[in-house]
Amino acid sequence: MLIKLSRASDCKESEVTPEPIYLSRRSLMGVTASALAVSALPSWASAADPSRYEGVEAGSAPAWLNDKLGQTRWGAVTVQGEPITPFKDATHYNNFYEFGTGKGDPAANAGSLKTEPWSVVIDGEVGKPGRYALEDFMKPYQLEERIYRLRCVEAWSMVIPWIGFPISALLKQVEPTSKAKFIRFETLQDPKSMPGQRSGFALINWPYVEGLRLDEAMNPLAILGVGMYGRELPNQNGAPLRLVVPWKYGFKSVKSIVRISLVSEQPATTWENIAPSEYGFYANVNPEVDHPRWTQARERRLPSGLFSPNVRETAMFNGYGEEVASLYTGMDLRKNY
Ligand SMILES: Nc1nc2c(c(=O)[nH]1)N[C@H]1C(S)=C(S)[C@@H](COP(=O)(O)O)O[C@H]1N2
Ligand SMILES: [Mo]
Repeated sequence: MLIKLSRASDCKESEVTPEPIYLSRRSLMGVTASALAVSALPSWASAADPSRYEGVEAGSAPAWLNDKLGQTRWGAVTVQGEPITPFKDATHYNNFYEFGTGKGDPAANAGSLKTEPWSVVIDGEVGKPGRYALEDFMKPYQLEERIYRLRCVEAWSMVIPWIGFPISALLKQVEPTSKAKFIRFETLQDPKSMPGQRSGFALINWPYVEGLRLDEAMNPLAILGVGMYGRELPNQNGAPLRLVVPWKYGFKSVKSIVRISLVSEQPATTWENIAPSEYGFYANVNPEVDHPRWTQARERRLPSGLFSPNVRETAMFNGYGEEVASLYTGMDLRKNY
């Protein structure tokens, strides 16, 4: 996969041989707990920026996934001059309504999600439809670390080091037909493990669905995430497979994906269905188009507290305009919000 170099999301290949978190943990069996905590830092990361992976908890991924993560191309895309959000914030301040609507609910409740075994269905307008075990689904792709800003429509933001692969690589494999114009993603529906889906008050018509225009999905920045902070995805962040589209509001980045469909019509998506005047299909980060109930000109960068709210200006396309603005040439972004 060729990624175009550009200033806004500076590309930097790491020369350092990576030693991800799970490896250090594995080789430390029998060593004291405090030594373990220190060594949970991947050594390559501490060489580059010691603060980067501080406080990261080691995961418990299956061996095949750890092996795959170990082959990641580290630091493929980075954010310059903005610190990475602490692991604790990225994993304890979440939106994942399947596990509750409170920011702490996903961390508290997502332990019930069973991510192994996991399978993904590819269907619709493709030459090669099928149902794949996640391991086989991921096998063809080189994983890359992508450090991206994440901007929620609720006006908070983070900087997260994802691990994933470009959707364009997947599309090459499954061969969309000439009728394919959009790509639709569906989250797991399983009320037994997802308490939010059992709630009588849920405003979402499950399963959670999101979608992209095909050319948006082909953009090199659009990835399917399988890990973060040098390890597998924690359940609350959308394990074992989620979308990451950094120039769009966070709600586009659908979690725990079980089905990917190539379709000819623009799919009906979850938040657009709930409140079409507030949440559009495109949902591109745009400081000039306010949400009907609040401004989108600014954002709170986490960690953010009462006495240090850490407010910053929101950038057009979340700072990824150089890469994505051409997708929207000639479109009125006030109408297509
Ligand atoms: N299935 C599903 N995916 C989802 C959501 C959700 O409620 N359900 N919330 C979205 C929203 S609003 C945001 S901001 C991001 C948050 O991702 P994070 O918790 O990993 O930061 O996930 C998105 N993906
Ligand atoms: Mo969000």
